[in-house]
Amino acid sequence: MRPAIKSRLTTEQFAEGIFRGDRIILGQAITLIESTRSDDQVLGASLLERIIAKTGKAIRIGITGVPGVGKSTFIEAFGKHLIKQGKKIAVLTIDPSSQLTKGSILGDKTRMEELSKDASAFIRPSASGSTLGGVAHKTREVMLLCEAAGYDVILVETVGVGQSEVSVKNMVDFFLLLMLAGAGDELQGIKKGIMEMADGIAITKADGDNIKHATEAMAEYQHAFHLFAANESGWTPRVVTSSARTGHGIDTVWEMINQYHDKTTASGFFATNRGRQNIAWFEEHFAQLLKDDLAKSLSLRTTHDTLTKSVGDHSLSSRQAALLYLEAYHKAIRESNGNETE
Ligand SMILES: Nc1nc2c(ncn2[C@@H]2O[C@H](COP(=O)(O)OP(=O)(O)OP(=O)(O)O)[C@@H](O)[C@H]2O)c(=O)[nH]1
Ligand SMILES: [Mg+2]
Repeated sequence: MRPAIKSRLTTEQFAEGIFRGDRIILGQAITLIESTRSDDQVLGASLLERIIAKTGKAIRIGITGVPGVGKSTFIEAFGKHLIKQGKKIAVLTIDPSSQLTKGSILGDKTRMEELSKDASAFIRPSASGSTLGGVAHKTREVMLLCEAAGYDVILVETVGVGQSEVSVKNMVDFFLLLMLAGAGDELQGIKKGIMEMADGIAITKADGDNIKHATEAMAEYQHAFHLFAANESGWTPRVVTSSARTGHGIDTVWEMINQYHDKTTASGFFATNRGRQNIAWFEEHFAQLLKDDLAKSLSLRTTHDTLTKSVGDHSLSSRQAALLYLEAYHKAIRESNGNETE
């Protein structure tokens, strides 16, 4: 858990600082949002409410790929390219394992050396948390704070080895998959599902001896995309080659994302997709609040434990247990009128 913020600002002071683009206040606001203390959560919620009208203007890009594919190095090169175009960029990561290993954060500090020193870039490592859902939820709110602070492009990086891609896909406009040429798909742990989520692929490290392989891989993946059913966005994912080392293809990736933005904005998909994402997050927030609320009641916790045990030893069906739990919940609400919650 992070330490409590010493000199506490008011919602208004936080908001003003964020709107001015004050990086220190933005950093403190993120710490506030990530805090698990209940008073911080109340202040955090009021801050989000205060800034919400200033959010949504950025383009949100998710970047994924297996460890070592070159995500951090790509983001350094891509970020610098965007800054040259006059953009302010925020780089966030989703890595539920980072608090265990700390490795990726350390690596990113060195690989994004120039970007981390640039006044137009804001880099924030993954929030800590015990569940992916919790980490993703915080990252999304951090994204909103960055938008309110005037960042035009939000890059959300995640390592492509598990469920975190789905979380990132659900919070971004464009999902970029980085892939290596020459490594078999099995080796890269890439499932068809991940490719189906991608709006674009960049074959990384297309430099030196690797150019030929990268170009071949590009053709293969482009072909694979044509075999997929047309997706709802009306956009056919594109495949490009890129090298963070030589700078090749970095501008093409940005052009591709702009094309996507223009096309889906014109068709209405861009706005529809964001609306859907908001609805999904509303449902998730509510499910979480409900869960937290249930956990506050001692009698419900006891009922939950008893039911769990019975379901575990097959003496009660899962469905019946769920119904009994719901009944206990209704009863607790009737009886307590709020008194029973600790
Ligand atoms: N030749 C070449 N090497 C590259 C390029 N981009 C990255 N690399 C090298 O590939 C290695 C991995 O790059 P990273 O950027 O750390 O990869 P990553 O995907 O962020 O890795 P994790 O954070 O561990 O998931 C490093 O040794 C880089 O120097 C490139 O464009 N060309
Ligand atoms: Mg990395």
